[in-house]
Amino acid sequence: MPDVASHAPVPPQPGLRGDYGHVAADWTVAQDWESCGATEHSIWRTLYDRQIRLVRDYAAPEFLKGLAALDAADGVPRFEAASERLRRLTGWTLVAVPGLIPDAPFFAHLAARRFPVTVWIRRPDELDYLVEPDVFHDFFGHVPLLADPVFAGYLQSYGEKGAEAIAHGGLKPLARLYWYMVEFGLILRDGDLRAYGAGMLSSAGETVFSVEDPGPLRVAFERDRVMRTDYRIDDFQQTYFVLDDFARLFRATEGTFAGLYPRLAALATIAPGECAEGDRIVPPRTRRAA
Ligand code: HBI
Ligand code: FE
Repeated sequence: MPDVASHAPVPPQPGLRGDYGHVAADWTVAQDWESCGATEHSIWRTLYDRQIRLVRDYAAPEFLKGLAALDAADGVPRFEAASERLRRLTGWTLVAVPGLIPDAPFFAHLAARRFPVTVWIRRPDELDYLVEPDVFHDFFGHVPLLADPVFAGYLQSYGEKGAEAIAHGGLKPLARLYWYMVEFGLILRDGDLRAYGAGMLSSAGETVFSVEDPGPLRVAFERDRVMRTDYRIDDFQQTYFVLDDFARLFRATEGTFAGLYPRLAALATIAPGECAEGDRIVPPRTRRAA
């Protein structure tokens, strides 16, 4: 997703879709759930019903468990109700935002176990693709894993890295870690390839493509390899990284990254879809015998 200007609060974002005219100092707004009408709830149910049929067979069990706990099938969810459930499970709560917000406040929210969720939902003609994250991408894609204690710990730890990255010119490599491991991550579960990233699980096409298509490169997770790999925001990914468990991701964000950024800057960036020395390739899921 496009990196919005970071650091000092910037005026409402021209070109971004949401209403930034009423944001608080931390870039949050009121959800105003009552303003969601029949049209919005119907778009939500259309998206939810399409994805729920897919995620059963393609998503990580931890995602499915979190989604079930949220009970969000009927329409655009009330963020406060979801926060109550999450708070009891992992201490996370949701905050409503008009859309993408600058990196610094975004990281600060994650570091405080607050997940920013966009308040608006896409139009009917955008069911298959939209540029900026909407409430379905943010809530259906990201929120279920906030109920998993290990992933919830990783995401807070990731947020805590934000200020250090801004101070050490590491925004780009840190953003890649988010992109590949929060938006488009794959995980092996009993040898079966499963999707857990929000970007794929909120997209019908990419949920299947990321697990089964022979085209993209699938590489076993290795932190520095991820942080050197560029990404595209306007099409399916050409490289995916595969975890064997979420604890591995949590361990990868322990300790300071201050010394890591100059080391990464001295290495060549790896293009999407490009193989690199030391890659351990993971095969796509082959259609299991019926
Ligand atoms: N803002 N609301 C919102 N949601 C995001 O996922 C988001 C953001 N701002 C910046 C951002 N993501 C990325 O640049 C992260 O890598 C920081
Ligand atoms: Fe996202």
